[in-house]
This record gives sequence, C-alpha cells and structure tokens, in this order.
Amino acid sequence: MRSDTIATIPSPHMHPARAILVLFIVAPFVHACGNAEEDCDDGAEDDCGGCCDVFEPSDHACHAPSLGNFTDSPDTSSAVPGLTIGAGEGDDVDWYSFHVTDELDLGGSPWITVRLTGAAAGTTVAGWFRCDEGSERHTCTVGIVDTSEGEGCRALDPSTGFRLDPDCSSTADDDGVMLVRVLSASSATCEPYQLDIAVQ
Ligand SMILES: [Ca+2]
Ligand SMILES: [Ca+2]
Ligand SMILES: [Ca+2]
Repeated sequence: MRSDTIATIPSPHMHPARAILVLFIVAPFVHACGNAEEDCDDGAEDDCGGCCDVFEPSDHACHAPSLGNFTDSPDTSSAVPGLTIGAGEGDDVDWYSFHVTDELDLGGSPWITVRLTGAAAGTTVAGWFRCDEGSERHTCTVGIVDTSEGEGCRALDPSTGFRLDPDCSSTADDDGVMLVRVLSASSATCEPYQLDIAVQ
C-alpha cells in the first residue's frame, strides 16, 4: 500500500465526507496477470540482484505491487522516487499495478499518463488496462499501441511516457486495473528512476 504517495485535489463542490473517502481509501484488489493465460500460481520472483528497490520482488505481473486507487475526479497523481532497474541476477523487470475509478465529471473517461523521471536512455515503460466490466478498446494518445500483454500502450521515450485513455465496452464506467512494466536498457548497470502516474 502506498496511499501516502498519492496526492489528491478534492473538488470544492465535493461533499466533505466523500472527499475524505477519496483521500484515504486505497482499494485492495487481486493482482492480475498481464496475460490472462499466464499461470499465477508461481512464487514471487526476485531477479533484482544487487539492484533491489523497496518494491521487489516485482518481476512478474502476477506479483505486481499495488500503488492504490486513482480517480479522474478529483485528478490524482503519484510520484514514486528511489526505484532502480537493471543489473539483476536474471532479467530484471519491474511491474506495478494500480486501480483507476472513472468518477462522474465533465471530462468523461479517465486519461492515464505514466512516465519515468531520471531514467537511463533506452529504459522502456509500457502499460495495459483491464476493464472491471466490458471489453477493452483503449486509445494511446501518447505512445504507441502494445498488445503484447493485453490492450495497452508503450512509451517511445521514458520521460515523455504514454497516455492511455481507457474505454470499456457495454458500460459507462471505465474502471479497471492498470498494469505497468518497466524494462531496463541494460542488464549490466543499475539505473535509478522515478515512476510518475497521473489520472485526470
Ligand atoms: Ca526494481
Ligand atoms: Ca524487478
Ligand atoms: Ca470520469
């Protein structure tokens, strides 16, 4: 749980009790695999070697650490500093997950932006969104489509990141789970990065 890293901006029109709910409730949810056919019965892998950060082991989508719940009204964001990637015993991979709740607002569907600050050139960040209801038909407004782990987007540059605008069929609520994967540019060096998430 990383509720302490989430900064929310309650709407001035929001009922106080609801604002408190938004600020402090971080909905737990079952970790989902990026690929529905993957076997989730394995144990958490640790391939970070001498380059481990506080979220390890995080090398598999099934064991992606949860960063909590984000809403598009009020807009929510989180900056997670002090992360590292690379120089693992195997192929170091960092997975993260968070839930997105599509609240009632004039902006409609959530815009989910994920980028890296201070990452080495060549580090890649991608994400896949699984709807709580309905099937996925998302848009990559920033970055390019990546269907390797589901319906998602991949950043062309880590500092620019990607923006995924989820759209879940047969429901007006584009709620769901976002899985994010960070891959190292090199397995020979340990590189720092900060993970930045914004939902609006
Ligand atoms: Ca790591
Ligand atoms: Ca890792
Ligand atoms: Ca909304």
